[in-house]
Amino acid sequence: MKADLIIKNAKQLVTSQGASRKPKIKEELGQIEVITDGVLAVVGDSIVAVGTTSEVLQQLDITPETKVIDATGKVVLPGLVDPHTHLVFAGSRENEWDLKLKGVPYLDILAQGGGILSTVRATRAASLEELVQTGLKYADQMLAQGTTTAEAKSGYGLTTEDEIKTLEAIREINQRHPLDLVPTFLGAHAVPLEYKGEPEKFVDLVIEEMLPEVAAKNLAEFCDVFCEQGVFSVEQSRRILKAAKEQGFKLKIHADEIVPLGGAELAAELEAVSADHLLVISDEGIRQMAEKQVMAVLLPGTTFYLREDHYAPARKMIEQGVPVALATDFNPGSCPNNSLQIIMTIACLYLKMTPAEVINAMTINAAHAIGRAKEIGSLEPGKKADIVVFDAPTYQYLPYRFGSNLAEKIIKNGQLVIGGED
Ligand code: IZC
Ligand code: ZN
Repeated sequence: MKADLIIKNAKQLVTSQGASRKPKIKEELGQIEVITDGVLAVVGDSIVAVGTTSEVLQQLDITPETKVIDATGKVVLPGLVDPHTHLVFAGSRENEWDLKLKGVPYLDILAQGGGILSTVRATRAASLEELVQTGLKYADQMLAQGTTTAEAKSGYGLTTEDEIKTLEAIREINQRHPLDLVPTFLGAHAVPLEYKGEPEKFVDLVIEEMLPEVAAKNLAEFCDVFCEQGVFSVEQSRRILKAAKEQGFKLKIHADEIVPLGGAELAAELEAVSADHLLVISDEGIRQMAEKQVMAVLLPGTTFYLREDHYAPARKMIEQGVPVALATDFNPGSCPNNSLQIIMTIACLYLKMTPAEVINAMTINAAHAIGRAKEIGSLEPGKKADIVVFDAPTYQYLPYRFGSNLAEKIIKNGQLVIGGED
């Protein structure tokens, strides 16, 4: 068999295979498929063979054009998938650290017109090209740390024009950058100041003007709502998400992060693809998400950064059969981190997930959370060749060694896009 690219002698080739139809749940989440002394072959943008170097290498036709990567002593993983980011925004919010460090809560800063609303002011003032440029810079950082596909939300425009501008920036970044982006419309991220005291009117605007325009321009696959006390109620979230579903969007929801409102139950009722955060999810919410197989996208980097006193009940969700994925939540306020490698450590230490569970939750299960599990998320013949070679002897080393970027070579769509110098 002819190959364009071969990775050979991998100390551990972690395939995350066998779950392209349904996410891994319960004990399966902790099962990871590791080939020792692994080899992987790529033709064009697809994986064509995976196995042990001794068995598979002899079946491969290596020509002078074949790119051969020797992964002796290294771990090879599917490209990481980040299923929850607020990638496109202008400015930053380090000026809020004084308040934050004095203990002023996140929702109080927002209620005072700061927080998300401060990023909204900066994003409205930015041009499309400025948003593209900052987004490309963040995309570079993510790719360099091993993320090859990410979801990206709008939500800092909050006018029809500025939400469209943001979604166009996401489309543009997706076209210009190797990182693949899956776009989500989050027009209901906050009630903008011009609608203060009239949230229902803003909800009408989202439903009657923004959603149809985003749908007509085909700018988003998912619709999301920030369902939270003082932001959007369960009833308002239901109205928006129902309308979005009728217009063909798949659904996500920021649910039960700070105040337990019942966002998880709403996600189950509407058969959302995912409910995200879930620090204060109820037992009934867990039961209903497991029953409907709504993915829980957990964002422990945010819990860490907000200094919340407890994390999402990951162990309980896993035991009860909720499919779990992990993401960064990269955004300028509650989690200005876009490295999934750091999330690996936080997820092990504070969600008490094992390294194997964490890797499945950032590869195949994360691909399910954005509707891409047929194409990405595991190393199997037929899947897209999105691969990371880590400078690590075992996969457990990844969460253990936090703070350094261990991603050494990144292959995206069959192309060696980072680490090809030698
Ligand atoms: O900019 O604070 N939680 N949305 C919901 C965010 C955090 C992003 C932000
Ligand atoms: Zn978020």
